[in-house]
Order: sequence, then C-alpha cells, then structure tokens
Amino acid sequence: MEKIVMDMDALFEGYLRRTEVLKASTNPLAQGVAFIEGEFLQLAQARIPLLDQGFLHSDLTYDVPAVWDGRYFRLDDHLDRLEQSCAKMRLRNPLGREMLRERLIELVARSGIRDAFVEVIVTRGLKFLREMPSDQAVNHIYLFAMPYVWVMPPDMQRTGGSAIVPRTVRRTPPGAMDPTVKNLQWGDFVRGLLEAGDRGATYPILSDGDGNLTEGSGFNVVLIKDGVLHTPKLGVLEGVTRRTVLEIAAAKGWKTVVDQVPVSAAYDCDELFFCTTAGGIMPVTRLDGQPVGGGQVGPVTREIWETYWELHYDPKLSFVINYE
Ligand code: PDG
Repeated sequence: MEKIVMDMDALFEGYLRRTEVLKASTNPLAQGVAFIEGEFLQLAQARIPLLDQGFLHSDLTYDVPAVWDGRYFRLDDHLDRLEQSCAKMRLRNPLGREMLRERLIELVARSGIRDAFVEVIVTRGLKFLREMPSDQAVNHIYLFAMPYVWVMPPDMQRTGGSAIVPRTVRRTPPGAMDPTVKNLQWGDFVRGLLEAGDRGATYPILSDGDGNLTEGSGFNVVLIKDGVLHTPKLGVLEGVTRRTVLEIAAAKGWKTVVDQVPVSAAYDCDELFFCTTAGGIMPVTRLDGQPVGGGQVGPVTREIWETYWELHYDPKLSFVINYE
C-alpha cells in the first residue's frame, strides 16, 4: 500500500469536494437509496409495512458498514457480525450472504454516493413470535445507503466533543438485551442523550449500574492512561471500529486492555475518544463539564485518528466500488 498522510485537513478537504459533486448530481438516488422487496427506490420514498415485527417489537438485528471515497471498508467483518447477530436472534438473512453482499455493492453503485452510511436490517417479518415459531417465520430484509453520517461532525472532531456519564439511566444489562447483537432498542441511549442535552453536553457514556463504563449512543469508548488503551469488555457491541483501533495500537506496539473499566477511570485519564463506523475516531475533551486530560485532543488519539483513515485505502481492509 502506498503510504499516504491523512491529517484532518486533507481528509475533510477531499470529503467536502466529493460532497459538492454529490449535491450537484442529477441521479435521483444520490441523496439516498433503499432496497425493499427486491426494488431499488429513493430513500425518501421508502416505507416499511406497519405490521413488521421489527417496527412493532424491535424484533430485529442490523448492521452498518460504510463506504469512504468510493471504497467499502471492512464489509466482510460487518457481514460476519450480522450473521452472528442473526444466529443469536434466530433470524435468517433472507438473501443469503453472497446475494446480500452483491446487493450492498449495487446499492451504493446505483446511488453514486462516494462516502456512504449503509444499513442492513433483518426483521422477524409480519408475524409475531406468538403466532409462528421462529423457524417458520418469513424474515424481512431492508437495505439503505445515504451520504456519510457523522455521529461527531468534522468540525467538532478538531477540538473534541463533550460527554457526560448519565445519573438517571444505565445501559440495558446484557441479561436483558445482549449488546453484542446490534440492535435498535435505544431506550437507554435516548434517555442518556436527553440527559446530556439537559446538562449542556452532547454525548452520554452509560455505566453498567455497578460502577463500570459500557458504551454510548452508537459508539464504543476508549480511554488512554499512561500510554495504555483501555476499553470495556462487557455490556458493549464488539465494534468493528474498536477492533481497528486495537489492531492499530498492536501494530504500533502500544499496550491495550479490554476488561472492566471503572467509571472513575474516565475522570482520571489522559485522553478519551469514541469510535464508530458513523464518524470514525471521535475525540472527547470535556466530561461532566471538566476538561479531559489537558482538555485538548491528545497525541495518541490523533495518531489513531490518522492511521484509521489511512487504513481506508488499504486493499486488505477495503475494496473499490465499480460505479459504472
Ligand atoms: N456501540 C453501539 C451501541 C453502536 O450502535 C455502534 C455503532 C458501536 C458501538 C460501534 O460499532 P462499529 O464500530 O462496528 O460501528 N453504531 C452506529 C449507529 C449510528 C446511529 O446513530 O445509528 C453505526 O452503526 O455506525
């Protein structure tokens, strides 16, 4: 792989240029595309049946891969996780893996979107489990792609976001909803987001109710103390971005610890960041109204940030979409 230097200015400049091209596109799918019941259509026109159990009981799983600069990043890792999530929920991807993979590429190719947020949702289908055993259910699948979603906007990434540890809500415990199954039971995160807003911050990091950190509203949490990266082991989605971070750290010879992380460690760390497919590496420089470390985006976070985006051009982790 050719060595490229990817600082924030270079990355965001390229992205903004591509965004301008997209805005000027006359392709009716350029602002978003969905694939429902075998048809491609504009995302704004896409509808789900009211009786879908995914909607009525959140009886579903989903995954979110992304496309950056015309390349899918770690698509097969997302498909692996989706398969595992489906197995745990006794759902089946009705397209089968190969067909799903092809449709996900076609979806983005048809839209022309170079930087895309892509979502796959597999639901139980129209019949409630009470009415039909899971092995007879006709599961549904919904796909869509839209312009890249930033859980933390680019400008905020330059200086870092603000977070709280909510006092009024904890993460749903793993014995209730297995967080390794990517799911849309967002009641705890929504309450956390509301409290964050009330307390003048943007992001909630939920505890497990027993004094340990878990994750936040759509992201894993990593903190750095004395050069060591710490991230919670339990009560979290095993994020693909987090995995990339751990691989980057290993390649650089930095120590990583995936274990219980006490909430108190977040108030006593040098650097803190969130990570997700929808926004990458997101520095956090204020926690509960106080500066994190020196209150600036730290050097370890910055290096991981740059390497993370460089890896999007690595053929071992990404491939080019043919938009013809
Ligand atoms: N934890 C939770 C609860 C998540 O929803 C996500 C990703 C992650 C961790 C990070 O996982 P990964 O690195 O594999 O992306 N969630 C965002 C959802 C964004 C949203 O707001 O819907 C994503 O899938 O990109």
